Amino acid sequence: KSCLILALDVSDREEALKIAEDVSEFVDAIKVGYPLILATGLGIIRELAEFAPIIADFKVADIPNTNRLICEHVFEAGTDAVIVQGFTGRDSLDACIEIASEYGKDVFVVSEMSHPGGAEFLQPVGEAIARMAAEAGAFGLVAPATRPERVTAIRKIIGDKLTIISPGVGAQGGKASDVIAAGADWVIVGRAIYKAESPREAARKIAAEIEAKLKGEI
Ligand code: BMP
Repeated sequence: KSCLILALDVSDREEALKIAEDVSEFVDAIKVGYPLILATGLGIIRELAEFAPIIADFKVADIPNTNRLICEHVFEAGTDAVIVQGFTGRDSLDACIEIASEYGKDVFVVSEMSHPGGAEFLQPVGEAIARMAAEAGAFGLVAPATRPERVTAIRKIIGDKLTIISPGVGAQGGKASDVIAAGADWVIVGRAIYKAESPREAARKIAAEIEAKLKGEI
């Protein structure tokens, strides 16, 4: 276990497959989202699944019925987990969890977001969303590596019940070892890996930094 998830936000199929293969030794999962899926189609999910479990980052945020329909397509496409927004409320989240459990798959809920704007409206409700996600039986939360103190605050609320995955490392300024120390289970890294001269080396370095932190070496 490397505690590292690759955010594969490239738009080219060949490039995506090459990076996935190159870094597969150092990542536990690959997160795919609109940039890659809209550019290449849903079929890329099964191709990438050869290399790692796939988390579909569609930030599902609709009424329960529409969420249900979206999640069915997402899981039919071969993904292992879906990321949904929490601000749409408990019934919308329940709909996603209901479909995920039919497929034996997982739901991650965004509690608050890592960019500066994420502190404007979402941060004040982040803890309430985290609590709701725990009560609803979500598998995990998405919480910001750019604000490790928020990860710690959310971890306090949910205890060990949920898995925290944390984006914002590298290009957005967060540091992998800091957010792991703050209580995240996995860090999500995109540009710092897929835009690196050697994505494989970049992934290896981040995985090594996390391992050193977990072993108490740094
Ligand atoms: P990067 O490491 O290139 O900044 O990419 C981060 C990834 O995580 C992107 O796919 C982005 O959409 C996603 N993400 C984020 O950065 N912050 C959040 O709060 C939630 C996200 O899903």
